[in-house]
Amino acid sequence: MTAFFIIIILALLSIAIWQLTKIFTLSQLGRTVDNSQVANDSDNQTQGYIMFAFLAFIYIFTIYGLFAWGHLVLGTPASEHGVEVDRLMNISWILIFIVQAITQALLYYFSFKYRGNKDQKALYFSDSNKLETIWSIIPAVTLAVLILFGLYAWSNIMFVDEKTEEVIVVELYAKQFAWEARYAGKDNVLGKANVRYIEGVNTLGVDMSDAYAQDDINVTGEFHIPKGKKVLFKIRSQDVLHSAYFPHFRAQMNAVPGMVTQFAFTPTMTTEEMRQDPAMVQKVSNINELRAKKSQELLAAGKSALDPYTFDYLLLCNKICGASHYNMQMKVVVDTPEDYKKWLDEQKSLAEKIKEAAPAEATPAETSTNTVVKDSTKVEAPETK
Ligand SMILES: [Cu+2]
Repeated sequence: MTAFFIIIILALLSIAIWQLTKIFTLSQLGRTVDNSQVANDSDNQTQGYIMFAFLAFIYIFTIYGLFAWGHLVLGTPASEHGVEVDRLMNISWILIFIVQAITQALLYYFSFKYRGNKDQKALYFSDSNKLETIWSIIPAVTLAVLILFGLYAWSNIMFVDEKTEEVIVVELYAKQFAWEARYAGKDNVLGKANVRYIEGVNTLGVDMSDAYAQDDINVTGEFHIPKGKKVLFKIRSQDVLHSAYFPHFRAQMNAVPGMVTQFAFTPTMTTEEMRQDPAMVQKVSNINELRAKKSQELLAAGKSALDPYTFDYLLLCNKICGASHYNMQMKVVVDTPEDYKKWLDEQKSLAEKIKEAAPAEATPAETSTNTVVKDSTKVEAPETK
Protein backbone atom coordinates (compact mmCIF):
# COMPACT_ATOMS: atom_id res chain seq x y z
CA MET A 1 0.00 0.00 0.00
CA THR A 2 2.84 2.41 0.92
CA ALA A 3 4.52 1.67 -2.41
CA PHE A 4 1.27 2.52 -4.22
CA PHE A 5 1.06 5.91 -2.46
CA ILE A 6 4.71 6.64 -3.23
CA ILE A 7 4.09 5.96 -6.96
CA ILE A 8 1.00 8.27 -6.93
CA ILE A 9 2.98 11.03 -5.15
CA LEU A 10 5.89 10.70 -7.61
CA ALA A 11 3.48 10.85 -10.59
CA LEU A 12 1.78 13.98 -9.17
CA LEU A 13 5.16 15.61 -8.52
CA SER A 14 6.27 14.93 -12.10
CA ILE A 15 3.06 16.52 -13.44
CA ALA A 16 3.61 19.55 -11.18
CA ILE A 17 7.19 20.03 -12.41
CA TRP A 18 6.06 19.65 -16.04
CA GLN A 19 3.36 22.31 -15.56
CA LEU A 20 5.84 24.65 -13.79
CA THR A 21 8.30 24.47 -16.68
CA LYS A 22 5.43 25.28 -19.08
CA ILE A 23 4.54 28.36 -17.01
CA PHE A 24 8.21 29.39 -16.94
CA THR A 25 8.52 29.10 -20.75
CA LEU A 26 5.32 31.15 -21.22
CA SER A 27 6.61 33.86 -18.84
CA GLN A 28 9.73 34.23 -21.04
CA LEU A 29 7.63 35.22 -24.09
CA GLY A 30 8.54 38.60 -25.58
CA ARG A 31 12.10 38.50 -24.25
CA THR A 32 15.07 37.96 -26.50
CA VAL A 33 15.82 34.32 -26.13
CA ASP A 34 18.89 32.71 -27.64
CA ASN A 35 17.74 29.30 -28.83
CA SER A 36 20.77 28.64 -31.00
CA GLN A 37 21.99 25.68 -28.84
CA VAL A 38 25.51 27.16 -29.18
CA ALA A 39 27.10 28.58 -26.01
CA ASN A 40 27.38 32.37 -26.15
CA ASP A 41 29.73 34.63 -24.15
CA SER A 42 27.32 34.90 -21.26
CA ASP A 43 26.99 31.07 -21.03
CA ASN A 44 30.79 30.71 -21.07
CA GLN A 45 31.13 33.33 -18.34
CA THR A 46 28.61 31.47 -16.12
CA GLN A 47 30.35 28.12 -16.72
CA GLY A 48 33.71 29.72 -15.85
CA TYR A 49 32.38 30.97 -12.50
CA ILE A 50 30.74 27.61 -11.76
CA MET A 51 34.13 25.96 -12.30
CA PHE A 52 35.68 28.29 -9.70
CA ALA A 53 32.86 27.40 -7.32
CA PHE A 54 33.65 23.72 -7.87
CA LEU A 55 37.34 24.39 -7.18
CA ALA A 56 36.37 26.05 -3.90
CA PHE A 57 34.19 23.04 -3.09
CA ILE A 58 37.12 20.63 -3.68
CA TYR A 59 39.43 22.66 -1.41
CA ILE A 60 36.87 23.15 1.36
CA PHE A 61 35.86 19.47 1.28
CA THR A 62 39.52 18.35 1.40
CA ILE A 63 40.27 20.57 4.41
CA TYR A 64 37.03 19.52 6.12
CA GLY A 65 37.85 15.85 5.46
CA LEU A 66 41.31 16.22 7.01
CA PHE A 67 39.85 17.66 10.21
CA ALA A 68 36.70 15.52 10.39
CA TRP A 69 38.18 12.11 9.53
CA GLY A 70 41.94 12.59 9.84
CA HIS A 71 42.00 10.96 13.27
CA LEU A 72 40.50 7.75 11.86
CA VAL A 73 43.72 6.70 10.11
CA LEU A 74 45.78 3.99 11.76
CA GLY A 75 47.82 5.24 14.71
CA THR A 76 51.27 4.25 15.94
CA PRO A 77 52.69 1.29 13.99
CA ALA A 78 53.40 -1.72 16.24
CA SER A 79 56.06 -3.41 14.11
CA GLU A 80 59.62 -2.56 13.05
CA HIS A 81 58.84 -2.32 9.33
CA GLY A 82 55.56 -0.47 10.07
CA VAL A 83 57.52 2.75 10.58
CA GLU A 84 58.98 2.42 7.06
CA VAL A 85 55.57 1.62 5.53
CA ASP A 86 54.03 4.66 7.22
CA ARG A 87 56.86 6.91 6.06
CA LEU A 88 56.38 5.80 2.45
CA MET A 89 52.63 6.24 2.76
CA ASN A 90 52.98 9.74 4.24
CA ILE A 91 55.42 10.87 1.53
CA SER A 92 52.93 9.67 -1.12
CA TRP A 93 50.06 11.50 0.61
CA ILE A 94 51.99 14.78 0.91
CA LEU A 95 53.08 14.63 -2.75
CA ILE A 96 49.54 13.85 -3.92
CA PHE A 97 48.18 16.66 -1.74
CA ILE A 98 50.57 19.30 -3.12
CA VAL A 99 50.29 18.22 -6.76
CA GLN A 100 46.49 17.99 -6.54
CA ALA A 101 46.17 21.44 -4.93
CA ILE A 102 48.36 23.12 -7.58
CA THR A 103 47.09 21.31 -10.69
CA GLN A 104 43.42 21.78 -9.79
CA ALA A 105 43.93 25.53 -9.31
CA LEU A 106 45.76 25.79 -12.66
CA LEU A 107 43.13 23.66 -14.42
CA TYR A 108 40.21 25.85 -13.34
CA TYR A 109 42.11 29.12 -13.67
CA PHE A 110 43.07 28.46 -17.30
CA SER A 111 39.60 27.10 -18.11
CA PHE A 112 38.23 30.45 -16.91
CA LYS A 113 40.90 32.61 -18.48
CA TYR A 114 40.50 31.07 -21.93
CA ARG A 115 36.74 30.64 -21.80
CA GLY A 116 34.89 31.03 -25.10
CA ASN A 117 34.85 34.63 -26.26
CA LYS A 118 33.71 36.00 -29.62
CA ASP A 119 36.74 38.29 -29.89
CA GLN A 120 39.33 35.69 -28.91
CA LYS A 121 40.86 33.18 -31.26
CA ALA A 122 42.62 30.03 -30.09
CA LEU A 123 46.34 29.83 -30.76
CA TYR A 124 47.12 26.72 -32.76
CA PHE A 125 50.45 24.95 -32.61
CA SER A 126 51.01 21.33 -33.59
CA ASP A 127 53.46 20.43 -30.81
CA SER A 128 55.96 21.86 -28.36
CA ASN A 129 59.00 19.78 -27.54
CA LYS A 130 59.84 21.92 -24.53
CA LEU A 131 56.38 21.50 -23.01
CA GLU A 132 56.29 17.76 -23.67
CA THR A 133 59.75 17.33 -22.13
CA ILE A 134 58.74 19.18 -18.98
CA TRP A 135 55.50 17.29 -18.39
CA SER A 136 57.11 13.93 -19.13
CA ILE A 137 60.33 14.29 -17.15
CA ILE A 138 58.91 15.73 -13.92
CA PRO A 139 56.34 12.93 -13.33
CA ALA A 140 58.80 10.26 -14.55
CA VAL A 141 61.51 11.34 -12.08
CA THR A 142 59.01 11.68 -9.20
CA LEU A 143 57.48 8.26 -9.88
CA ALA A 144 60.90 6.63 -10.34
CA VAL A 145 62.02 7.93 -6.92
CA LEU A 146 58.78 6.74 -5.29
CA ILE A 147 58.97 3.31 -6.96
CA LEU A 148 62.65 2.84 -6.05
CA PHE A 149 61.93 3.79 -2.46
CA GLY A 150 58.97 1.36 -2.53
CA LEU A 151 61.04 -1.49 -3.99
CA TYR A 152 63.76 -0.92 -1.41
CA ALA A 153 61.14 -1.03 1.39
CA TRP A 154 59.49 -4.12 -0.16
CA SER A 155 62.70 -6.15 -0.37
CA ASN A 156 63.65 -5.10 3.18
CA ILE A 157 60.28 -6.22 4.52
CA MET A 158 59.73 -9.37 2.46
CA PHE A 159 63.19 -10.94 2.44
CA VAL A 160 63.56 -13.47 5.25
CA ASP A 161 66.45 -15.87 5.45
CA GLU A 162 65.21 -18.70 7.64
CA LYS A 163 68.66 -20.29 7.79
CA THR A 164 70.60 -17.33 9.18
CA GLU A 165 67.90 -15.25 10.87
CA GLU A 166 66.38 -16.23 14.18
CA VAL A 167 62.64 -16.42 13.54
CA ILE A 168 59.65 -17.92 15.32
CA VAL A 169 57.61 -19.91 12.81
CA VAL A 170 53.84 -19.68 13.17
CA GLU A 171 51.30 -21.06 10.74
CA LEU A 172 48.04 -19.21 10.11
CA TYR A 173 45.28 -21.38 8.73
CA ALA A 174 42.29 -19.66 7.12
CA LYS A 175 38.88 -21.20 6.58
CA GLN A 176 35.34 -19.95 6.26
CA PHE A 177 35.09 -18.12 8.71
CA ALA A 178 37.86 -18.41 11.28
CA TRP A 179 41.62 -18.40 11.77
CA GLU A 180 43.69 -21.03 13.52
CA ALA A 181 47.34 -20.77 14.44
CA ARG A 182 50.01 -23.47 14.75
CA TYR A 183 53.38 -23.08 16.43
CA ALA A 184 56.29 -25.05 15.07
CA GLY A 185 57.35 -26.20 18.56
CA LYS A 186 60.90 -26.75 19.84
CA ASP A 187 62.31 -27.82 16.44
CA ASN A 188 60.89 -24.58 14.90
CA VAL A 189 59.80 -26.59 11.85
CA LEU A 190 56.14 -27.07 11.03
CA GLY A 191 55.06 -30.63 10.34
CA LYS A 192 53.59 -31.35 6.90
CA ALA A 193 49.87 -30.81 6.50
CA ASN A 194 47.18 -31.70 4.02
CA VAL A 195 43.45 -31.23 3.96
CA ARG A 196 43.05 -35.05 3.73
CA TYR A 197 44.34 -35.46 7.30
CA ILE A 198 41.65 -33.26 8.84
CA GLU A 199 39.94 -35.38 11.46
CA GLY A 200 38.54 -34.69 14.94
CA VAL A 201 40.84 -32.37 16.91
CA ASN A 202 43.34 -32.30 14.02
CA THR A 203 41.49 -29.42 12.40
CA LEU A 204 44.56 -28.22 10.50
CA GLY A 205 45.13 -31.53 8.72
CA VAL A 206 48.62 -32.02 10.20
CA ASP A 207 50.36 -35.19 9.02
CA MET A 208 51.03 -36.85 12.39
CA SER A 209 53.41 -39.39 10.82
CA ASP A 210 55.84 -36.52 10.14
CA ALA A 211 58.57 -36.26 12.80
CA TYR A 212 58.44 -32.43 12.69
CA ALA A 213 54.72 -32.49 13.54
CA GLN A 214 55.14 -34.16 16.94
CA ASP A 215 55.78 -30.94 18.90
CA ASP A 216 53.46 -28.67 16.88
CA ILE A 217 50.99 -26.67 18.95
CA ASN A 218 47.66 -25.50 17.52
CA VAL A 219 45.53 -22.77 19.07
CA THR A 220 42.17 -21.17 18.30
CA GLY A 221 40.54 -17.94 19.52
CA GLU A 222 43.78 -16.10 20.22
CA PHE A 223 47.50 -16.50 19.70
CA HIS A 224 50.51 -14.90 21.37
CA ILE A 225 53.72 -13.51 19.90
CA PRO A 226 56.70 -11.97 21.72
CA LYS A 227 57.80 -8.34 21.50
CA GLY A 228 61.16 -7.76 19.78
CA LYS A 229 61.37 -11.20 18.10
CA LYS A 230 60.83 -11.74 14.39
CA VAL A 231 57.80 -13.92 13.71
CA LEU A 232 57.52 -15.68 10.36
CA PHE A 233 53.92 -16.45 9.46
CA LYS A 234 53.29 -19.30 7.01
CA ILE A 235 49.81 -18.83 5.67
CA ARG A 236 47.47 -21.50 4.26
CA SER A 237 43.80 -21.62 3.30
CA GLN A 238 41.42 -24.55 3.52
CA ASP A 239 38.77 -23.38 1.11
CA VAL A 240 38.74 -20.04 -0.71
CA LEU A 241 40.98 -17.00 -1.05
CA HIS A 242 41.40 -15.20 2.30
CA SER A 243 43.87 -12.56 3.39
CA ALA A 244 45.77 -12.36 6.68
CA TYR A 245 45.56 -8.70 7.66
CA PHE A 246 47.23 -7.21 10.76
CA PRO A 247 46.42 -3.47 10.47
CA HIS A 248 48.36 -2.42 13.59
CA PHE A 249 51.49 -4.19 12.35
CA ARG A 250 51.05 -2.91 8.76
CA ALA A 251 51.07 -6.47 7.43
CA GLN A 252 48.91 -8.26 4.91
CA MET A 253 49.32 -11.41 2.84
CA ASN A 254 46.83 -13.46 0.86
CA ALA A 255 45.91 -16.97 2.01
CA VAL A 256 45.69 -18.98 -1.19
CA PRO A 257 44.27 -22.53 -1.35
CA GLY A 258 46.89 -25.02 -2.50
CA MET A 259 49.97 -22.98 -1.61
CA VAL A 260 51.84 -21.53 1.37
CA THR A 261 52.44 -17.78 1.45
CA GLN A 262 54.46 -15.98 4.12
CA PHE A 263 55.03 -12.67 5.86
CA ALA A 264 57.41 -11.85 8.71
CA PHE A 265 57.42 -8.95 11.14
CA THR A 266 58.89 -7.96 14.49
CA PRO A 267 56.36 -6.56 17.00
CA THR A 268 57.67 -3.51 18.84
CA MET A 269 54.88 -2.87 21.35
CA THR A 270 53.18 -5.32 23.68
CA THR A 271 49.37 -5.27 23.87
CA GLU A 272 49.69 -3.54 27.25
CA GLU A 273 52.03 -0.85 25.84
CA MET A 274 49.69 -0.18 22.91
CA ARG A 275 46.80 0.25 25.36
CA GLN A 276 48.84 3.08 26.98
CA ASP A 277 49.59 4.79 23.64
CA PRO A 278 48.02 8.32 23.82
CA ALA A 279 46.32 8.03 20.39
CA MET A 280 44.94 4.62 21.33
CA VAL A 281 43.72 5.89 24.73
CA GLN A 282 41.83 8.64 22.87
CA LYS A 283 40.38 6.19 20.34
CA VAL A 284 39.24 3.75 23.04
CA SER A 285 37.64 6.52 25.11
CA ASN A 286 35.73 7.70 21.99
CA ILE A 287 34.48 4.16 21.36
CA ASN A 288 33.45 3.78 25.01
CA GLU A 289 31.59 7.10 24.95
CA LEU A 290 29.57 5.83 21.97
CA ARG A 291 29.00 2.49 23.68
CA ALA A 292 27.83 4.21 26.88
CA LYS A 293 25.26 6.20 24.87
CA LYS A 294 24.08 3.05 23.09
CA SER A 295 23.91 1.24 26.45
CA GLN A 296 21.52 3.88 27.80
CA GLU A 297 19.21 3.29 24.83
CA LEU A 298 19.47 -0.47 25.31
CA LEU A 299 18.74 -0.23 29.05
CA ALA A 300 15.74 2.01 28.33
CA ALA A 301 14.45 -0.67 25.96
CA GLY A 302 14.89 -3.29 28.70
CA LYS A 303 17.92 -4.93 27.08
CA SER A 304 21.35 -5.53 28.64
CA ALA A 305 24.08 -2.86 28.36
CA LEU A 306 27.26 -3.20 26.24
CA ASP A 307 30.57 -4.07 27.88
CA PRO A 308 33.25 -1.37 27.75
CA TYR A 309 35.77 -1.90 24.94
CA THR A 310 39.39 -2.77 25.66
CA PHE A 311 42.00 -2.62 22.91
CA ASP A 312 43.39 -5.83 21.45
CA TYR A 313 45.46 -6.46 18.34
CA LEU A 314 43.53 -8.38 15.70
CA LEU A 315 44.23 -10.66 12.79
CA LEU A 316 41.46 -9.95 10.28
CA CYS A 317 40.48 -11.36 6.91
CA ASN A 318 40.83 -8.80 4.13
CA LYS A 319 39.31 -10.71 1.20
CA ILE A 320 35.56 -10.94 0.86
CA CYS A 321 35.37 -14.70 1.35
CA GLY A 322 31.69 -15.28 2.04
CA ALA A 323 28.68 -14.33 4.17
CA SER A 324 30.51 -14.11 7.53
CA HIS A 325 33.74 -12.60 6.17
CA TYR A 326 33.18 -9.44 8.22
CA ASN A 327 33.54 -11.38 11.44
CA MET A 328 36.53 -13.56 10.49
CA GLN A 329 39.09 -12.53 13.09
CA MET A 330 41.47 -13.80 15.75
CA LYS A 331 42.85 -11.99 18.77
CA VAL A 332 46.61 -11.39 18.73
CA VAL A 333 48.39 -10.88 22.05
CA VAL A 334 51.88 -9.37 22.03
CA ASP A 335 53.66 -10.39 25.24
CA THR A 336 57.06 -9.73 26.70
CA PRO A 337 59.37 -12.65 25.72
CA GLU A 338 59.05 -14.07 29.27
CA ASP A 339 55.24 -13.98 29.29
CA TYR A 340 55.20 -15.44 25.80
CA LYS A 341 57.36 -18.37 26.86
CA LYS A 342 55.15 -18.95 29.91
CA TRP A 343 52.00 -18.93 27.76
CA LEU A 344 53.49 -21.25 25.14
CA ASP A 345 54.67 -23.71 27.81
CA GLU A 346 51.09 -23.94 29.07
CA GLN A 347 49.76 -24.98 25.64
CA LYS A 348 49.21 -28.63 24.84
CA SER A 349 50.78 -30.00 21.68
CA LEU A 350 48.53 -31.32 18.93
CA ALA A 351 49.92 -34.83 19.49
CA GLU A 352 48.80 -34.68 23.13
CA LYS A 353 45.36 -33.42 22.16
CA ILE A 354 44.95 -36.27 19.65
CA LYS A 355 46.05 -38.77 22.29
CA GLU A 356 43.52 -37.41 24.79
CA ALA A 357 40.71 -37.47 22.25
CA ALA A 358 41.63 -40.95 21.01
CA PRO A 359 39.77 -43.18 23.55
CA ALA A 360 36.51 -41.37 22.91
CA GLU A 361 36.85 -41.60 19.15
CA ALA A 362 38.32 -45.08 19.01
CA THR A 363 35.26 -46.84 20.51
CA PRO A 364 33.58 -47.61 17.20
CA ALA A 365 36.86 -48.94 15.81
CA GLU A 366 35.40 -50.30 12.60
CA THR A 367 33.59 -47.18 11.53
CA SER A 368 36.42 -44.77 12.30
CA THR A 369 38.36 -45.57 9.12
CA ASN A 370 35.23 -45.07 7.07
CA THR A 371 34.69 -41.69 8.66
CA VAL A 372 38.20 -40.60 7.67
CA VAL A 373 37.60 -41.42 4.02
CA LYS A 374 34.24 -39.66 4.03
CA ASP A 375 35.60 -36.58 5.79
CA SER A 376 38.57 -36.21 3.49
CA THR A 377 36.41 -36.10 0.37
CA LYS A 378 34.04 -33.74 2.08
CA VAL A 379 36.76 -31.27 2.99
CA GLU A 380 38.58 -31.70 -0.29
CA ALA A 381 35.55 -30.84 -2.39
CA PRO A 382 35.71 -27.01 -2.14
CA GLU A 383 39.37 -27.05 -3.23
CA THR A 384 38.70 -28.78 -6.51
CA LYS A 385 35.85 -26.43 -7.45
CU1 LIG B 1 38.20 -14.82 4.86
